[in-house]
Amino acid sequence: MAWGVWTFMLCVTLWICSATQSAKTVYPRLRLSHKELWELNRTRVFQSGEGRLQHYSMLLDETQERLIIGGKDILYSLNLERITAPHKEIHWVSSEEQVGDCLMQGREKPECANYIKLVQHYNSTHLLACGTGAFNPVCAYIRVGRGTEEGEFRLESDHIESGRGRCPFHPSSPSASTVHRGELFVGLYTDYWENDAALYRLGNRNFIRTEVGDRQQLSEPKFVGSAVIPDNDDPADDKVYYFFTERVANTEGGKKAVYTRVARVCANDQGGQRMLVNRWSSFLKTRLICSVAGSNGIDTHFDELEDVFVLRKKDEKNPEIFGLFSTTSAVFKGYAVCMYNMEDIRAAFNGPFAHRERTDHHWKVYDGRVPFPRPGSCASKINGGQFSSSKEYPDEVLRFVRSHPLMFQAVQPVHRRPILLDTEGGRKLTQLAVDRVEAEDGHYNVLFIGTDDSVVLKMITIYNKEANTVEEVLLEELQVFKVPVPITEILISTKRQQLYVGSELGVTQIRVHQCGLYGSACADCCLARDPYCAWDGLTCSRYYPAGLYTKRRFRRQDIRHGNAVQQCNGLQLSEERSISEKLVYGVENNSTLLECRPRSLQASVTWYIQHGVDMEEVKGDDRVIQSPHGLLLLKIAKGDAGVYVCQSTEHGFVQTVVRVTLEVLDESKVEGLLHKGEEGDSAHRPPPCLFPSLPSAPSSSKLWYKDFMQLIGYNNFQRVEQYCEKVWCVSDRKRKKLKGMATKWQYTPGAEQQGRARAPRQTHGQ
Ligand SMILES: *[C@@H]1O[C@H](CO)[C@@H](O)[C@H](O)[C@H]1NC(C)=O
Ligand SMILES: *[C@@H]1O[C@H](CO)[C@@H](O)[C@H](O)[C@H]1NC(C)=O
Ligand SMILES: *[C@@H]1O[C@H](CO)[C@@H](O)[C@H](O)[C@H]1NC(C)=O
Ligand SMILES: CC(=O)N[C@H]1CO[C@H](CO)[C@@H](O)[C@@H]1O
Repeated sequence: MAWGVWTFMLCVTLWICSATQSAKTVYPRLRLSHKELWELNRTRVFQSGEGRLQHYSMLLDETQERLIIGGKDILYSLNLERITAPHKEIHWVSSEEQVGDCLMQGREKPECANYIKLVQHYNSTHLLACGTGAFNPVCAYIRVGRGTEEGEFRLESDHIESGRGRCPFHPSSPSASTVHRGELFVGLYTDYWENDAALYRLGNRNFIRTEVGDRQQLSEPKFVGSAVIPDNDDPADDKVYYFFTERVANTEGGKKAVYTRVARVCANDQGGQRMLVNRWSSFLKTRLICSVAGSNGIDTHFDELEDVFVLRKKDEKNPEIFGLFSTTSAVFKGYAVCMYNMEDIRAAFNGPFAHRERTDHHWKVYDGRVPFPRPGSCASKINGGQFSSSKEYPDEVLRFVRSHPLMFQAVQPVHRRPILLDTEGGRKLTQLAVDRVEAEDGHYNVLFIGTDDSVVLKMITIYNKEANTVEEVLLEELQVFKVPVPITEILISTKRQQLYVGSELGVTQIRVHQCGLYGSACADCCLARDPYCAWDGLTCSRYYPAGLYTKRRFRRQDIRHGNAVQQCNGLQLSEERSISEKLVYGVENNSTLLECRPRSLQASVTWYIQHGVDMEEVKGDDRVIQSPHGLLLLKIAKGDAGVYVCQSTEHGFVQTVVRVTLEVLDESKVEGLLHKGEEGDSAHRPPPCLFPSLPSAPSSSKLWYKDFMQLIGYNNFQRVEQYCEKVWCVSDRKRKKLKGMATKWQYTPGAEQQGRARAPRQTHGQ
């Protein structure tokens, strides 16, 4: 709810209204609690032992159909299809001696364990795993076999290697790694005191790293992600990209600012021969911008990278890069997602170098001569095939790259603005995963965003070129853990249409769509605007791109506009929808709630009262209040009785959600009964069937089930039961009891006049 309010406040404080996002959905279309997800059979939760998943690593292995998790002293191999199925585990603990040393160094007991921070595919038979080893990093290979059927999962324990330069010492130290052709590329702090930040390559060849203590290359980095991305078809040009934040000194002096960086190196870098020995000869970096333009010319920057997702496409050379950012501004807390094209990233690296005379000077374009081969380029055909290795590069090139690691141009996001903006200020956004989904009217990037309170938001964003605005469509809000906990990982298996979401409580598996939940009518499905779903002529089901299924003729989907009127014209508009009918009793001079909750939280609701064939809109006043749960009637009068119709409107599409008949009961009768209820003899009380706890109803105003039966006469028994079920929360167990009572019930003539009914009391409670 506060989303809109906060956008407004942000506007006021920062004057950025003119250029901010346009449409904004305050509510998700569907909000599902953990319990609901569970009941819908959409989720499974893998719970590890106590404290096993405090700091961990996760690896998706789609070919062998498993999810590898590195935890504290343990590695799990879970079944991708059902993560709750029997799993395999490897216990990998630090020796007593190591733990002893760790404690001697003054570390806390929980830190002195082997936290598996890195798990990577190594070759066709082995994974590489590295752990903190109680502040003495270790690496080992894990035999996983080739086929899925083998299901091997074994630590090669006689080949434990030192993990220095591959795994940090500290369990919570940030690191980012990737394996390419049997070599590990990793960004991490390599030492016990976390002074030496480096980008490392370790493998079959000589090791290569960034210069020790060179703050031009890395300045207090926080590593977030890395990926190998080919430049062209020549593998010699493959580059490794790192995404991280840095703290950089402001030219104006004062506090250091945080910037997000993308850096890259050649995968085949051999370092120099005489200088830059075992150092990158291709390291370059630049700034990633994610900002909102303000009407006063001052941009609001989101500079703190929280997570990065590389969305691979068929064209391996051009994945889309998504960054989740937060602001470090003191004015407000906000989040943004920006998307980057490789084209723009490459353009920045191929553009001018940045240069400054002294550290207290401003950065300028380097306008001197740039040596050949261009600093930062790989030893490949691109340089005319003159160099077979960076070791052959002229000293001049190495000197230049050493002194000019920064590019002048920053990388701007696609559309030069965020695709998503969250200035709500409430929850923190922690993780991001993206799926590219083909729909009837184009491709959509479905974003899955994890929060610090167990929620995964499923969204799409639609860019309107003419208006230069972005519409954010919040499709689903899924509470994936039972209690609020920060989400620390989201992996997506497109093949399986599953998300694997991690927190310190465990790992949850959740299907990325459940089209049936939107409703079975064409309109419900179209209004949902979920690119995974389409109306197939019968129901809302998984959308498959053209060519796969023959039922296409009936298929309806409109992600861009959600225009149900156009899509579903003449199709199942009202005829097949069974409108829910309800009966509600109200007591005169008291309040009652006519419930109406459209499936979609984005729909607006209008109430009508029916007069014969005419419908008159209910005008709210101080007695009749529209609430998110329905129509609240305070101080009901006899004249309020009637048929109320609740209609929802969404994207111009109107439908009736529920029709409620309100009957008004005489207050004096109810009053008399109330006092009787207070007299006690609680042992003989029938099951409580209480008034819903409305803010206006005093908690003492409890009416017992049997008393109500009296009010409306015994022959009306079915209706009372209905009422109790619908309006008062009667559990399944109680409902069974009530059913039992109904069958034992005997009509006692005269009981109505007596104002007492002993019968139900006696048949129940024994
Ligand atoms: C729950 O979903 C799984 C597939 O994810 C299916 O195999 C299973 O039969 C479902 N169970 C129920 C009770 O619907
Ligand atoms: C994979 O790497 C491990 C560890 O170095 C090695 O023992 C194994 O033979 C390798 N497998 C293949 C197929 O190269
Ligand atoms: C309802 O309350 C009003 C005063 O607020 C009173 O005058 C009226 O008699 C009450 N109605 C009944 C049926 O008790
Ligand atoms: C039957 C019932 O709930 N009656 C309540 C109506 O409201 C008054 C106060 O507004 C209560 O005192 C009654 O118990």
